[in-house]
Amino acid sequence: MKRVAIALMLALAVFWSSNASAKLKINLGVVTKPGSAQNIAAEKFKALVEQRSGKEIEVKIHHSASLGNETEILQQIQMNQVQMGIITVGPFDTFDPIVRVINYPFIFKDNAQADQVLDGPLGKEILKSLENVGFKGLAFSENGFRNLTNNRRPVKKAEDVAGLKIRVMQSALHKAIWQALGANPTPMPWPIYTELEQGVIDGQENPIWVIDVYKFYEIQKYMTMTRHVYSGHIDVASLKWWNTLKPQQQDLLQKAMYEAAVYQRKDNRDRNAQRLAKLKEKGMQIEMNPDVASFRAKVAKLKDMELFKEPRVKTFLLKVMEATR
Ligand code: EAX
Repeated sequence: MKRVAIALMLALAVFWSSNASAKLKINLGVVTKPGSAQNIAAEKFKALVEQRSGKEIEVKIHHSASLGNETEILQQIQMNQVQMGIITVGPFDTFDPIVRVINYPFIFKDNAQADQVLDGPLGKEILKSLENVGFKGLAFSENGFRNLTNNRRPVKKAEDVAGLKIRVMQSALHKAIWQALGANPTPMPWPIYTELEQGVIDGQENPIWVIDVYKFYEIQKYMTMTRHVYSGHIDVASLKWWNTLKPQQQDLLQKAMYEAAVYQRKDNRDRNAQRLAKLKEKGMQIEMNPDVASFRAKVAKLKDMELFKEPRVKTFLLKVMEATR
C-alpha cells in the first residue's frame, strides 16, 4: 500500500513538473514605470497572451529599467537572456541604421500617416530587417510626437534653442538633429529626472505623456510643441528564441502584440488633450504654435549626411519620404 502511495506521489510529481515545464515563460523588458506608454502595451499584451493561452504562456514584465537601459535590454534579447522588449525606436539606431528613417524629423504629418506607414509594407520592411541583427520585430506601439521642454527660456523658433543643453536618446540621429538645431545635445539613457533636477541638462524632448507621468512639470518650466519626431516603440522578440516556438505559439504572440500596440496607440492619443491641460494647470508655460518652419529649415540637411549614406538606408529614406509627401 505504502509503495503504491509513493509510486502515485512520484507519478504526480513528474506530471506536475512536466506540466510546469510545458509552460512557456516570457521575460519582457521595458525601461519605463507603470502607467507609461510602453507598460500599457506590455500589460495589454500580457493579458491577451495569458487569457488566450489558458495561462500556458506566462509573461513577466520587468519594468523601470530593472534589466538595464534600452541598449542593454536589446543586447540581452539578442542573446535570448530576455525574450521580449518594448523599446523606443531611438536606441535601435546602433543595431540597424535603417530604423532611424522612421525617426527622421518631421517625416510623419500626423498619427494616421504614421500608422499607415508603420502598419504597412514599409513598416514590415523594418521589422524584417531587424532579423539580420537577431530580433523578431512584431509590431509598433508608440511614444508619440516628441516635444521640447527646458528650464532656461521660452522657445518659439529654432534660433531660441541655441546653446541649450538637451538630453537626447542614445541615437546618432537624435544627436545630429539637436546639433543641427544649434543645441548642445547630450546622449543619456532613460530615466533622466535627476539630471534635469540638478541642472546637468537644461532640457529634454519627449511626448506629452512622459512630461505628465514622470512629473517633469515639477522641474521644467517651458514646453514647445515642436512635434519634431514621431517616436515609436518596436515590440521585439529574440529571434533565437522565436525560432524555437511552435507555429501556433508564434501566431498567438504575433497577433496579441499587434492588438496590444493598436490598443495602446489609441489609449495614448485619447489622453493627450487632458494631459496637456494638466501640464498647463501645473504651471508649465506651453508654446502651442512654434515656428516649425524654422526647425524644419535647420534639419533639412540631415538627409545628405553620413547617417543616411548607406545605399540601403538612403533608398529606404527616399521611399518613406515619397509615401508621406
Ligand atoms: O519613453 O528615452 C526616451 O526619451 C524615451 O522616450 C523614454 O524611454 C520614454
